Amino acid sequence: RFKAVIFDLDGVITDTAHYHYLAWKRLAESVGVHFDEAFNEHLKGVDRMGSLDLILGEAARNYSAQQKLEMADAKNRHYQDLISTMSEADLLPGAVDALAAVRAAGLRIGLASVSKNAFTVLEHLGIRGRFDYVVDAATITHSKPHPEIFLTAADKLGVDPGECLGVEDAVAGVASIKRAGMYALGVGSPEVLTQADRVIPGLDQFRLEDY
Ligand code: B16
Ligand code: MG
Repeated sequence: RFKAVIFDLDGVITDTAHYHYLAWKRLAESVGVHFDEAFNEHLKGVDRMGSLDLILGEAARNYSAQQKLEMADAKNRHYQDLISTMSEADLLPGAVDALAAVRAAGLRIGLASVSKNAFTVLEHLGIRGRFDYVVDAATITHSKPHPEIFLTAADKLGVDPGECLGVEDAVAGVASIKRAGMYALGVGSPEVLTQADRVIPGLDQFRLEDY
């Protein structure tokens, strides 16, 4: 019943969330703001400047727009250092098999990541060619949970949102899929991803015929 599957990248296909965490932690410490793994959960699927505002919280008003851009740039340079050694070994279990299963079923495949580093990560993982369309995050105005990124992917793939299955690990990402009018497959825990239509622990449990 689906004509396309649209995947999130970070946390679904590979675990870059940890690299984002390390890079944000160093930035937060440099400005004396507390930051831990639990807070990092709230940043999943949130774009770079949005993440910085969440981390700074009340302290945000102490910085000019220019200073905040410099902080985001510093975080991004550190993040790019961390991902520079990524390889096919960083693919999460079941990711390639899931992509192959969707392809074998004759469905279109999209990628909806708000990360401006998504193309780089796909190249390192060696899976760029497996996607029919990869949304360029630089063209997206609204971060998840806004539906824009998933609606853009469906439009470019030439399918109706109602014919799409979206795959996400983040609360904001599942909300984005639902607001786009798609079926949401959550990757993670059902207690966290309460809005998802179905939740699996990882792509190694992906069974297209079950949804
Ligand atoms: P960048 P996704 C998101 O990617 C991450 O989950 C989020 O933590 C990050 O801040 C965001 O990308 C922006 O990344 O700084 O590389 O542009 O989950 O939508 O694949
Ligand atoms: Mg994600």
